[in-house]
Amino acid sequence: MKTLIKNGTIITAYEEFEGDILIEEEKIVDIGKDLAASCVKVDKIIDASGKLVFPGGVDQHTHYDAQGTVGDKNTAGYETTDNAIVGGTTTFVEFVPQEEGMGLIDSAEYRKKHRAEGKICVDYALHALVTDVKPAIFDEVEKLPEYGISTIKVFMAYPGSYLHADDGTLMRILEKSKNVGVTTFVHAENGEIIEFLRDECVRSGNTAPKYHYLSRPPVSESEAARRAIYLAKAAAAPLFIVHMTCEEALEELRIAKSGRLNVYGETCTHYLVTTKAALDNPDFMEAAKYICSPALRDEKDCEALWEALDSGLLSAVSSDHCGISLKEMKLAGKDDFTKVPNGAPGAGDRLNMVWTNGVAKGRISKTKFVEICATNPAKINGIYPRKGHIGIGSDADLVIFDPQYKGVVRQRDNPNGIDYNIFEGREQIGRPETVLLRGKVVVENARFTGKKGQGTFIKAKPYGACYRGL
Ligand code: DUC
Ligand code: ZN
Ligand code: ZN
Ligand code: ZN
Repeated sequence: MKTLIKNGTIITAYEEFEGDILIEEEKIVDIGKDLAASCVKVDKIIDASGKLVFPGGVDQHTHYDAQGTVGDKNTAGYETTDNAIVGGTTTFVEFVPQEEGMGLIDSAEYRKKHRAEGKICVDYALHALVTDVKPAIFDEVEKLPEYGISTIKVFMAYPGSYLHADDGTLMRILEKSKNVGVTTFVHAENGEIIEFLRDECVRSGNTAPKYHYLSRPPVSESEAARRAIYLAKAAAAPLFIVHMTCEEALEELRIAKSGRLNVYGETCTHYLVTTKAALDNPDFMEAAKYICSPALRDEKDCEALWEALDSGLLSAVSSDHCGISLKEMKLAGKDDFTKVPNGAPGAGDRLNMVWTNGVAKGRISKTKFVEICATNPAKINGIYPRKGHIGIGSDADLVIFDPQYKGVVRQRDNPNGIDYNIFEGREQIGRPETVLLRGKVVVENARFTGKKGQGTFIKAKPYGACYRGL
């Protein structure tokens, strides 16, 4: 089967040009001008005149089907990932919380077989996620690459819980990871500061959602970011800081980079386009939709994050997708922010929100958009250039994007499998019109036309970009 995409404006992380893309089975086999003229026979022609063609998005931070953080057991499952592919994301790097009583590797194998397979609509790689700190996991770290896993995340937050990694634990993970080219990701928040402030809030009867951000101030994030950076320096290991949100933490990243340390970071869609004002809503459940960790910040932080993406200080935008329904949240606690599971959905809106508020508003270029939404995440996670790139030999994961589209984000247009969308009603400029996954059209006219279960596990290679630089 040969497919030709002709007359599109091709955008990669490096350049923008008019051209055609020839696909044979699952791969891109040729890129150039007027391939139609030289092509003997193709089975399908897609006319992309007036459209942009970029690599399918790579979302390196998602939590489907049980997230693994304290209190967050039930997140929407992989059958809801059609939402992400309609939004132009064709690959995830999913976090694998440890299954009850299992180690890192068994949990990953279990996840593939019993949670993702037959349901997942995007291709996916996996991150190990330490949610049960026991000595046995340290030996497992060095075996991860044999199973196609090249990244591991630990939580510096949530002290007193089974998932909290203290400094000694983090040092050992950094050290073991470095031995085999695994990259350590950290959730950098100082849980002791947060617990102290939370207890104070609860004692004073302050349980409204705004106390979520008041008890998780920027300093709780920047202190942990700095400490993680120092620990990585001590272990001479690379480090990746997930979901960075504020100026103070960015400053720590800037210092680390100016000291030539291999430290990188991402932010998430909601930190770029939403502020803590969403938590001031007097309707508890409305505000509770925005309870995520770290907390939402101020307008000035959103601006600082955009600038950090543009300058290369930050390397990627992820969704941190957690599909926790309102029903689930209500069961957990209707009037106390400390009982609400932390996390927000957003995999389906990541590209649209970054395009609308980034490219369309002149904050970042089109090539930067591809770099932070697809190429860098693929490089960081050891799946580049198979994923995140338009090149000969790469998987034909492609988005044909209509930059002229103007609309509004509506849950009903691209349902995410739960009962709300945190971007509902937001302006949307441009949208993925057609999406191909490994050469097959799976989205047409912005509607899912693929099959549930079409996604496949992608083995990641060790020594990702955090070892060599981006
Ligand atoms: N960390 C995440 O990465 N996602 C949601 C909640 C959390 O603590
Ligand atoms: Zn986290
Ligand atoms: Zn997360
Ligand atoms: Zn700029």
